[in-house]
Formats: sequence, structure tokens, C-alpha cells
Amino acid sequence: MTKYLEQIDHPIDVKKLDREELEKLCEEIRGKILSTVSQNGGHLASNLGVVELTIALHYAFDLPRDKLIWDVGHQSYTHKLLTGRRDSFHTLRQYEGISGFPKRDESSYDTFDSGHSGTSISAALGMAEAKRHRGDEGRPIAIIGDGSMTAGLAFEGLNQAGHIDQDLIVILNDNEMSISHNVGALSSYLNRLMTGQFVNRFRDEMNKFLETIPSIGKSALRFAKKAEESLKCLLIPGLLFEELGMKYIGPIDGHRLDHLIETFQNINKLRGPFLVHVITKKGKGYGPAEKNPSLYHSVPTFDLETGEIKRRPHPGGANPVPTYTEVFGETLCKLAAKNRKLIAVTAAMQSGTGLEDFAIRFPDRFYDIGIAEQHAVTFAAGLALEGMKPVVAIYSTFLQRAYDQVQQDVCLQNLPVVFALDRGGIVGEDGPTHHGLFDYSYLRHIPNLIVMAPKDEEEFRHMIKTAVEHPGPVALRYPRSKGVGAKRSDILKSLEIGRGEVLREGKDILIVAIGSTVYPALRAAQRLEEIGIDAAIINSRFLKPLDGDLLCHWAKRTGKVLTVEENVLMGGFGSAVLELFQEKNLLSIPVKRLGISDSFVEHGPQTVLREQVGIDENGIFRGAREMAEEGRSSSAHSTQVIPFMVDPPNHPK
Ligand SMILES: Cc1ncc(C[n+]2csc(CCOP(=O)(O)OP(=O)(O)O)c2C)c(N)n1
Repeated sequence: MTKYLEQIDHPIDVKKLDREELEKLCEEIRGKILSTVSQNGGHLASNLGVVELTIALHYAFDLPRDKLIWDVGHQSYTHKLLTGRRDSFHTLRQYEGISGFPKRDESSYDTFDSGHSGTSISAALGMAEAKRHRGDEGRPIAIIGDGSMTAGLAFEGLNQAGHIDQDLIVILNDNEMSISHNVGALSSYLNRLMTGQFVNRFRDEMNKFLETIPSIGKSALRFAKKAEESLKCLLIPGLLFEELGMKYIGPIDGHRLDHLIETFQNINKLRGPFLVHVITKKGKGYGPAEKNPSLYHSVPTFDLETGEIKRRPHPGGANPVPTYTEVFGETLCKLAAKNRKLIAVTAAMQSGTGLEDFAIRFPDRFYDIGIAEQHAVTFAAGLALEGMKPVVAIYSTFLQRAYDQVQQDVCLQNLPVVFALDRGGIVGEDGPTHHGLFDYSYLRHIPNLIVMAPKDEEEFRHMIKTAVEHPGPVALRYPRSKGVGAKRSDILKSLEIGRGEVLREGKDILIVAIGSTVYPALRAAQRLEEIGIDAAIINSRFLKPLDGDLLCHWAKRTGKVLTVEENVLMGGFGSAVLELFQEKNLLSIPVKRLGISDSFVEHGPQTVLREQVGIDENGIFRGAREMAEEGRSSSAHSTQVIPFMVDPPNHPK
């Protein structure tokens, strides 16, 4: 029964409920989030933590005139339920269903598309300034977690906000957690603010007491005031934010609707930049998630009764097939046991990147530096300069933040830093903010950088060793998935940099694949054989340097080339092959490229999305067949076929 939720189509309907009804609405919403996420998967713990906060914001402010800007946006489920998406909520994160993140084309109440941390304050401030220019009423409200507050970008926004004294509200949603426990000096500071409440009370009571003591009291009070100066940080709550020009309010219990609503209504009457410090509990209201918020931060489907997470059965029975993330963590531990210089760095993604064991086994060589990818890369540069071997484990999509640091601080100085790029390619239900579809293009052109991608988990293990041994910068890109069940050898080998491998000889067409597209290409080749097309398959292994001799040799032998990549086509792997052919005067060989065309890929299961963009086995089969048959029909009719246009018509040969 969702009696109260049923009455809410717009935020204005929230205001019609009395306090008791609002409390019941909270319960209904928690139930709805739990039942939906248990079936669809999603960000559970963060959403359960902000139910009261979201309702209070909707109640106290005037949406959409006032604008809510959700940082990361993974905690926006209650907001979605209150803004006309109750009836479509069951499609959350499903293909063609509603997104797990705010989306402007889903609702006018979603004011900023997000998915990456730390953007809310800058976006809100931009909106506040635009409102001032246009003379609009209303104020933007950024809701940012204590984890996301560790992002430098958040402080860049605060720095400007306090300076220009704009009407802006920043809600700091402090649950002491990022995905894992929050880290760093800021986190300790926020912690002190919470306990600072007690210090305040103690100070007031002590002052009152001292004043009542006739002669000693006055001097003791003076002494106490002096001590207070030196303890200012403890005694003036939010001093850090006050010094940045924000008016600090808090800490407030984020599960007390009455306190939240009253505070927001009061702030609404005031002008200027405010930072409201709200304390919430991640996973609130669901025992298993309260107990283990990291595990329930982002979950696959789970059993609502027991909380048991339903992992997809591991193929392979007694020898289950590991994920690439697991292989990475295990192999890195193995290498670190022998190499005391090896250091692992993560930007708040310890479990996501498979480094949990590493953190336990080598605590002194493990660094979680917060949601600060740029810092992670330059920190690694510093480590490398002083003789260490840093491995920065990072999701492909989040390394985008640190392009400049990769290029300037690591590659320009040719430093031996390894970038282990997890979640390369299509990631699935998290959608366009999280797909790692641009890394080939944003890394390939950087001098000194080696870029490789494994075809399976076994090759991956050897690549990790190869990357760690290489004396310069290396990027190693791998997908969000299980391996293929490749046979495992006990010995880790070093691969020759820039060497591809021929997996199948053939005479009609050459299919050149890399990373996750190699096995689908092999399967497609088997089907092509059934219809009389003999395809050669090369696993490129390296995006940079390419195995030019091998590719050119087989391109000439087959006379047609199909490239396949799980990356945008522009500037990616196929482009690299084209550039090679141009340099080697082979542009007369027709080349067709399969990959992501010039558009963003939405959310949905990986298999569906790969099929949609045409890079799965079927897509490769179709692409190769078309190319192979084009040639055949042309020779049968003895007409001249203009090859797939890789070269301008009158390009000098
Ligand atoms: C730039 C970037 N790096 C990493 C992430 C992955 N990530 C998603 S949510 C999250 C933790 C956010 O913590 P917080 O802001 O405190 O929100 P909470 O989930 O605790 O409510 C992280 C690290 C991201 N979304 N963006």
C-alpha cells in the first residue's frame, strides 16, 4: 500500500500532507525503493539515507522555481518518486526505462545530468548567477555527500560561491561514507564538527558557571576565552566553511523531518550562500544496508527478506570464472608480494577496483586518496619520480577527469605509472555517465604511453605483469565483466610490447579486434566459415604501439579489413589502423570500422547495448559478411566497386 505516495504527482502535492502523513510517506518511499532495487539492482544505501532530506527539500522549497542539483545523482530515487515518476519507477535502470541518475530529458525537475562526483556546487552556482542576470526568483540547492566533497571541483565551486556572495544553498549530506569509509582530513574535520556540538554545549555551560564565581570567575573566564581562540576550530562549528564565505548551519539530524523542514523554511527567508550540514545514515531503515553500507552502496538484485545478494551464477562450476576486477586484485597482490616498490592507488573505489585484499595485505602500500582522480595521477607521478612503482586503479570514465595530469605529469616526464582502467567499454545499467567508451581516443595520442587491452582474463594477468615491468607509462584497459573461462597457467609471462597475435588464418577478410571484441570476432568467424567466408582474425592486444607489420601483412593478404572496438569510432582503434594504412600507402584496401558512432549510449544490459551498437558477434558477422560479399558480387558482375571510403577518390596512390 502506498496511500500517500499515490497522491503525489508533483512536489506541490507534498505540501498538502501534514507532518504525520509525511512520516508515513517516508515509510512508503523506503518500501518502494527497497522493492524496486531488490528486483532491478541500483544504489540502495545512499537512497535510503536521504528519504527525509528529500521530502523536506520538496516541502520547504518551491520546485521547479528553486532547483535541486544532486551531486553524483545516485541518491535521487526519492526525488524521482516525488516528481511524476512513481508509475514508471519499476523500470528503474532497465533498458528504455528511467535512469538511475538525474536526466533533464526525463523530467523538468531534474535540473542537471550527473553521474560523476563533485559537480553540483559549480553547476548550482552557474544557475544562481544566470538567475541573477535574468532577474529570476528562486535559488539553486546543491546536495552533495561528504565523499563527493573530497573532490577538488567541489572546493573550486565553494571558493567562488563564498567570494561572490550569491544566493546558493549547499546541503552537505554527511553519512561518513563514500562508497567505503570516507577518507582524509576533511572527513576527520566533519567528524569533529559532529562532536563539536557537545563542545559547544559544554562551553556555554562552563561560561555560565565561571561567571557565577565572584573574583576568580572573571579571570578564569578571560583565560577560557583565550583558550577558546586557540580551540576556535572546535568551538566555532563550520569554521572552514565560514572562512570560505559560506554561512554554516548544522549539524542537523537528517532523519528528523521536523528539524529539516524548519531549518529549510528559515533559510528560505534569508539571502546569501549557506552550507547546511545534515547528518544521515547510509542504508537507513533496512538492517542489512545499515550494517554494511558499502556492500549495499550499489547492488545487483537481492532477496528483500534476507538481504542476500543474488550474484549471477559463476560459469565454470567448481572452477568459477573470475571477473577482470578480481583477476586484477589477485594478480597485483601476487606481484606486490615480490616487489616492495609496487604501490596501489585508488580514488575512493577500493572495492570497485578489486583492491580490498591488497589494502589488507599491504596497508602501507595502499592509498585511497578520496574522490580526487586528478590528485591520484599526480600523486602517482610523485611516487614514480622517487623510485616507486605506482598502479593507479581507476574506472575508465573517471580517469577522464585527469586527462591533463596523465598527459603533463606522467607521460611528458615518461614516468613509470600504470593506469589500470577498469570498466572500459559499455558498463550497462549505470548508463552514459559511466560507460568507458572514450579512453582509447583520449589516451592513444599521448606520446610515451603504451595502451593495451586483453582479450581474456589469462592474457590480462600477463598484461598486468608486463605493465608493471615496463619502465614508462602504461594504460591497461579491461571491461566490467567476468572473464571468458580461459585456461589458467601458473606462470605470469611478460608480453612483447606492440606484438599482436594471429588467432585464425583466412583469405577473404581480415577482422582486427582488441579487448572485449576479440572473442565475439572469433565466434563470428566460425559462422562466416559456415557460409563460405574465410576470415582471418588478429588480436591486436596493443592499441599503441600497433603491430604495424602484422596488420599490413594480413591486410594485403586478405584485401579487406574490418576493425572492431568497444570505444567511440572517432580517434579510436579503427582510426589507428586507418592511420597506419595511410602511412604505409595501403589506403586502397577497403576498411570498415565497427564501434560506437558519434552518440552517447544509454543504459541497459551490456548484451543489449552491444547488440544495439553492432559490436557483438552478430554485428561483426553482419559487417564482415557485407564486406566480403560486396567484393564477391562485384567480381561476379565485373563492375568496379568503390571501396569503403577510407581515402578521398583522387588520393595519390
Ligand atoms: C569522479 C567520480 N569518481 C568516482 C565516482 C564513484 N562514486 C559514486 S558514488 C561515490 C561515493 C560518493 O559518496 P558521497 O558523495 O558521500 O555519497 P553517499 O553515497 O555516501 O551518499 C563514488 C566514489 C564518481 N561517481 N565520480
